[in-house]
Amino acid sequence: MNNRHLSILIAAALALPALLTTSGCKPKSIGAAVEGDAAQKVYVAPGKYDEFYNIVSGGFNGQVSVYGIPSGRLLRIIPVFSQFSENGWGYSEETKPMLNTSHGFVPWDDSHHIALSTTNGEHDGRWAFVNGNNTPRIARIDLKTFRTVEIIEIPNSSGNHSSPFLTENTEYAVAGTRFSYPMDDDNSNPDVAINTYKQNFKGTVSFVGINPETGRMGISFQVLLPGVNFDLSRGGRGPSHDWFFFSCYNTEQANTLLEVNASQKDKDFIMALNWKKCEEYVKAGKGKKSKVRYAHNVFDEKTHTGTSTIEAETIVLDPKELKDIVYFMPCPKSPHGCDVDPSGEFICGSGKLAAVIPVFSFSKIQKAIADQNFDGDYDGIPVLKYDAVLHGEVKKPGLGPLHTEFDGKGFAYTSFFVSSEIVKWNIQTLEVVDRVPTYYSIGHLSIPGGPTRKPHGKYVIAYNKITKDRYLPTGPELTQSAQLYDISGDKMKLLLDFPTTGEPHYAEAIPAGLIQPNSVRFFKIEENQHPYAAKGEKEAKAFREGNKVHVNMTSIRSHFNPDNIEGVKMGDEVYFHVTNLEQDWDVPHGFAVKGANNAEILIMPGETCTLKWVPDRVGVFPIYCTDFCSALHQEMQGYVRVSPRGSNVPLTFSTGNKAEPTGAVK
Ligand code: RUQ
Ligand code: CUA
Repeated sequence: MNNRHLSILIAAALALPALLTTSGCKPKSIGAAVEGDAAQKVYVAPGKYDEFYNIVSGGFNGQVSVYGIPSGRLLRIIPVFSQFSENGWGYSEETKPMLNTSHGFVPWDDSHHIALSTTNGEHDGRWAFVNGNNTPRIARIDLKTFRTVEIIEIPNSSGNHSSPFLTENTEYAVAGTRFSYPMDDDNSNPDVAINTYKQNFKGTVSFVGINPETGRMGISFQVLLPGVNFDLSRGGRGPSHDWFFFSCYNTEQANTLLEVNASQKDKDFIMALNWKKCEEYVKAGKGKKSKVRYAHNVFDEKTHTGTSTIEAETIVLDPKELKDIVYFMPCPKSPHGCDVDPSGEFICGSGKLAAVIPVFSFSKIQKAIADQNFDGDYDGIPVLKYDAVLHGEVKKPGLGPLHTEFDGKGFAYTSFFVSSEIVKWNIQTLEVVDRVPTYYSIGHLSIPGGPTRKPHGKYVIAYNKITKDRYLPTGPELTQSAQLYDISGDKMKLLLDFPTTGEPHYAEAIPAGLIQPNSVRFFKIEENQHPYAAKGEKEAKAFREGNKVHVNMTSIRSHFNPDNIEGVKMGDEVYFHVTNLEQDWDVPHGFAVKGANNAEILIMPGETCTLKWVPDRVGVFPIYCTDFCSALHQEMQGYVRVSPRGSNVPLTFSTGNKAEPTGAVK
C-alpha cells in the first residue's frame, strides 16, 4: 500500500459513520439490526444475577469498571491509576503510596488491558491485572475485594502498552515497551539527539513474576531488544506454553511523523520469545544487572495501608549473546493485535494496514527454528522465513483488523476498526463465515474466556471507539459504548448497546460463579492491624504529637466516637483515622469535613481509613457521614472546634452529654 492509499484509509476511518450512512451498511432502523427476542436475552429480572462479570479497562480514566453480562449493568468502578473522590482512593493517607512512582506521585494513567489470572490456562477468578500505559506500571486487583492491592512500576520502559498479558499459570505478567528510547539504566546516556534513534534507542520486554499463593509481583527479568514499538502480546498455551508472542511496528525505526514513516515497510514483525529459556539463563547467571529506580507499591489488607518501596535493580538478558531466546516473524503490515488460539497452535497477527490476516503455526515455527530457516537478521535477531512459519492467510477479511478472540469451537472473531465490523472465520480453513456491523469503529472485543484454553463462548462484546448517534447527546462528548452480540448460533446477532465509563479498551468476561462465592463481605475487626485503629468505642481518642492531631475515631450506626473535638489550633494537621466498627455486609460509613482539600473517605466494615485535614481558618467545623447508612444517617455528625494559633484551649474529645471531655492530652 502506498502512502496515498494509506491516507485514504485513514480518512475513511475518520469519516466512517458518514460512510456507513451513505454506503447503506447501516441498518435503516434499530429493528433491522436487532431481532425480536433480543430484549428477552439480555433481560435480567429484578433480584436475579447476571451470568458473567465483565471486567473492562477504562482507558484514559485510569480505572477499571465492572459490568454484568448480559444486562450491561454497571456494577462497580475500581480506581487503579487514578484518584477517586467517591471513596478517597489516592486521597486517603493509606492509599496515597499506591500512586507513587520513581517520578513521584502520578495520580492518573491510561489503562488499556485486563488480564484475569489463569491456572492451567483456565480462569481461576483470583486476580485481575491491568496496565498503566503512560508511566509504565502493572496493577493487580484482588477479585475477592475488587480493590487494587499492588502496583509495580516497570523501569527501562516507556509506554507500557503490550501488557499485562499472562502465562498459562500466571507465572508472569509481561510488559513490552511501546516507545523505544535510550534506557533508564545508569550505564546508558539518556541525553542523545532524537534523530539518533537507530543508534541509541532500545526496546525491552519485562517479565514480572507472580507469586502463585499471594499474587505478589516482582520484576524477574527484562530482555533487551531492537528499538521498535511493541504493541500487543499473548502468552502461548498447550504446546506453545513456554513461548510469548509480541506484535512489533515501526520496524522502520522512525522518530517523527510515524503515521507515514512507520508505514513504509510491507511487513513488520511478530516476535516469538522463549521465556522458559530466559528463566534458565537467568538462573545460570547469564543476565546483566541494570541499575534503575522503580516503585513497588503494596496494599496490606491487615493494616489497610499501602506502602511504596523504591527498588534499584533488574536483570537484563541480551539476545545478541543468548542466541536462542528471540526470533522475529515477518507480519504484514503494522500489526496491532497478536492473539493465540485456545489450542496454542495458531498465532494471528492483525496488521492495521494489511489486506489479509496472517495465521502462524507454532509447530512450523519450531521446525523453522530447528532448520535455521532464516531470512537474515534484524539488528542481530534471526528473522524466520514468512512462508516457513505461515499456516495461511485469511483473505479479504475487512479493513483495519485489530484484535481476535476465540469461541473454543474452532472459530476466531476479529475486530475491524476501519470497516467497523466483527468478522468470524474458521481457524483451520481460514474461511470467513460471518460478519456483523458495529456502531461504530470497534477497537477491542471480548468473548467470555476468549483468551483462555477453554472459552466460555456464548457472547462477543464489542468495545467501540466512536459513539456518534447511538445515545442521547450529552454535549461534545458522548458516552463511551459497548455492544453485546449473541454467538451461540452460526450467525452473530446484536442484542444490546450499553454505555461504559472512560474509553473501553480490552476487557475480559468470566462466569459469575468463579468470583461471586469468594467475595469479601467485611473485614474482621479483630484482624485489623492498622496502627491507629480504634477497635471499639473505648479505644477512641484524640491526641497531639507536636502540630499533628490524631483522632482515632470509630463509626457505627449512627454516630462517630468522638463527635465533639476541641483544642485544634491553626497550624495543626489533623488526621482522622476512622475505624468502621460494623461487622455486617454492605454497611460502609463515609466521613467528610468542611473545607477538606482532598476528598471524603468511604470506610468498609472493619476497616480503618485516614483523612488528613489542615484547617485554614478559626471556627467550628461539621463532620458527617456521607453514606446513607441507617434511618438516622442524617444524625451521624459532629463538630471540630479550631482555635487560633497559640490559644490555650486544651485538646479534648467527647461523645454524648454525660461523657465530659476525657482527653488524654499528650
Ligand atoms: S489497544 S484498540 Cu491500546 Cu489494546 Cu487495540
Ligand atoms: Cu454512617 Cu451514614
